[in-house]
Parts: sequence; C-alpha cells; structure tokens
Amino acid sequence: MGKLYETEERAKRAFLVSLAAGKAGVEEASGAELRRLAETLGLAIAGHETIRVRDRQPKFGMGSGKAAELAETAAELEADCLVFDWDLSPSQQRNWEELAGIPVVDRQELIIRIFAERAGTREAELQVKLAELSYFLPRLTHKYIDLSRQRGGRYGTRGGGETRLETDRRKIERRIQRLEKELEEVRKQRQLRRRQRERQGLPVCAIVGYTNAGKSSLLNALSGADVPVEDKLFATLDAATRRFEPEPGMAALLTDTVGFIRRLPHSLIKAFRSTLEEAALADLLIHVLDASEPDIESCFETTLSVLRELGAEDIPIITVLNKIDRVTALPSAAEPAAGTEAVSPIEALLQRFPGSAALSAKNGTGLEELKIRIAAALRKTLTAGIPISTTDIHGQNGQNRYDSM
Ligand SMILES: Nc1nc2c(ncn2[C@@H]2O[C@H](COP(=O)(O)OP(=O)(O)OP(=O)(O)O)[C@@H](O)[C@H]2O)c(=O)[nH]1
Ligand SMILES: [Mg+2]
Repeated sequence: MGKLYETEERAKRAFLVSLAAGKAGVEEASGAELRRLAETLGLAIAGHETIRVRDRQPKFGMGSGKAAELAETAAELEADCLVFDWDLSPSQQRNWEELAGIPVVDRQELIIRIFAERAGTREAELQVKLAELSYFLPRLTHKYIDLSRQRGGRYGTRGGGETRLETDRRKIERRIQRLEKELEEVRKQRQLRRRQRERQGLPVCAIVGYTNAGKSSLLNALSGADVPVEDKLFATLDAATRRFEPEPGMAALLTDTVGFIRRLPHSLIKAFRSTLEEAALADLLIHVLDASEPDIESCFETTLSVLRELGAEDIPIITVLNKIDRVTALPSAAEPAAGTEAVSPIEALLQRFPGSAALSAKNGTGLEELKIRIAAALRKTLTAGIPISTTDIHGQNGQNRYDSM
C-alpha cells in the first residue's frame, strides 16, 4: 500500500566478510548462503570479501593490518555495517566497532535476528527473545543497527557509562529470568498436547532438514495441508503437525520443524529446544535434502549433527532427495572418478545417499514411493510400540489441524 509515496530510507548496506574454505564449491555455496542470510534481513550487499586468515590475533581474530584494511574497504564502500560469517567474542566485536566506526554483526547475530523477524507465535517470540538477550547480555556496548529504518545506535545504553551498563545488565538478567519462567509454562502446555496426541495412539513422523530444503512443501504434498512455503531461509519457526495417511487406512501425524543451518547458534538451539524436541520424540524422521544444492554434503552433515545434539540419532530415518526436478548438473562432490562409467546426476546422488527416496514435492514425482516407504518403516518400528490406528478420532475426514503442537 502507498508504495508510490514510500518515504522509507534506503536499505542498509552491508559489507560481508567470509573465511576461505579451501574448496571452491563449498566456498561458493557458503558465500551464497551468507548473502541470502543478509538479504533475508533486508540488507543490501555493498561488497563481499573472502579472506584467508593466517595470523589469528585475539584482538580482531586476525592481524591488525588485515583488520585495518577491511575497515577501510567498508568505509570506501560506504557500508552501514560489517557482517562476519563467523562468531566474534564480545570483546572482538567491540574492537571491530571501535576500529570501523559502524555496527559489526557476526553470524550468530545475523541468524538470531532472522529468527526474531520471523517469530509468529508466542512461543517462538519468547524463544527468540531469550536467545537475543543471552546474546546481548555480554555485549552491552554493542552498536545495534536497526536494519529496517532508523540509524544504528548503541544497544540498550544510549547514555553510556559503567553504572548505566550495570543497571542495564541487571535489567536484562531479570528479563531473562522472566522469559525462562514464561517459557517453562509454554513447555508444559506443549507436553500436555503431546500427551493428548500420544493418547490418540497415532505414530509421529517428523520432517527435518536444512533450511529451505522443502520440508513444508513435503508436509503439504503428503497431507494436503497449506503451510506457508517460501523461498526464504527460516520460513518455518513453529512445528506444525498434520494428520496424513501413508497408505489407505493407516493414519499418522506429520510434523514440520524449524530448519537447520551450518553453525546454528547455540543460544538458539537452547532456546528452541522444546520446538526442536518434536523431532527427538518422533517415531520416524524424514530427512529432507535439497538435491539441487551444490553443497548437499554439508547440509546432510549439519542436520545429522543437530539431531545428535538433540539425542535423536537412534530414531529410524528416511532420507529424501527433494527438488529432483531441478537436478540438471552433476554436483561436484558426486563427479565420477576417471575411468568409471558416467551416471546420471540423480543416480549419482542415490549412490551417495543409498536407500534415499528421490522426489519432487513440487510436482509430485516420487511421492507415492515415499508413502510406501513411510508405511513400511512405521510398521517395522511400531510393531512392539504404539498400534497404528485407523480410526478417525475426530471424524473430519482427516482434515484435522494440529497447529503448532
Ligand atoms: N523446484 C522445486 N522447488 C521446490 C521443491 N520443494 C520445495 N521447493 C521450493 O523450495 C523453497 C523452500 O521450500 P519450503 O517448503 O518453504 O522449505 P523449508 O524446508 O520448509 O524451509 P524453511 O522452513 O525455511 O526451513 C520454496 O520456494 C519451494 O517452492 C521441489 O520439489 N522442486
Ligand atoms: Mg518450512
């Protein structure tokens, strides 16, 4: 509305800095990911440099000559903020802000802020706020840049001064305590809903995977739901659950989950624990991979390591190679060695991820096979456990909604 007369300030310009990964394909993919993260926050890219750090001095995490060079480039590019693709300690962040004179955002903050913008439910809001405050508590002098409109200012402390900082610290500590209490309440409600679900005797399949892999699209394709699907990182922050039938007469619940990302900030894992636990308590995991992603390998590893951290590594898992409609070029990791027979890109992926189900959540290719696999896996894992109910408890033709369970 009123687009013509929009008087908003121009987008904030970010100068991005990545670390060289050594491998071209990996470096490209993680550079592209950093740009997407920045753009998701509404930042314009003023420049992007990939650096090799030899001299890891504690003050800046690199030599002061290199640091001064980067600060100068940021100034030349007229950047409003500096964004690093790695985590800075609170004192490094302060040193950088003093040097560059503009707000300095590290990878953790970038991701926490995206989560903060996307939080749609009370639970997600509480969780993000907790992660945000835990991040800012040791960083009270951090220059906080409002990425949407106003100019940056200091986070929390406009007056400055140690006494003021102490007051702010105590205020934030009290808020953290209040938030933790409130979250405890929300967790209890979540447990209650989970128990109600268990009483229904329906097995639970959780869809997990890297952000933007197509988890919500798969939930929609399998259950006929209409969970929002977006070509954005972290479109889903709440675990939505729907009923579906992997085969006629077999009912199960399907849960969509928060997407994972490389180096997911620990404060977020901690804060989102109750949402992420939906995966840890499932009877079956459906791990969705974007088959068209050049660095599919590290997406795969990232998800497995988060699952391990959640204690979900022993749950049976079906790996899904989604977006096969987009697979045209051979991913570099799967290139045939000299002398071996050339295989199609999809075959190469199936060789790399044996037993996985190749499909397209978008056009429906391979969905039926996946359903057969899910039914078989549920039968196998649940023979001694929960009976697979065929009763439609709610009597609404399977259209029940289990939002944000
Ligand atoms: N071409 C193609 N695109 C797909 C397919 N599945 C999903 N997409 C697209 O990929 C993007 C991300 O899909 P989502 O379903 O939102 O992915 P997600 O894993 O839920 O993402 P987050 O919730 O952000 O973690 C959207 O633009 C989808 O339209 C597919 O099979 N083929
Ligand atoms: Mg989603």
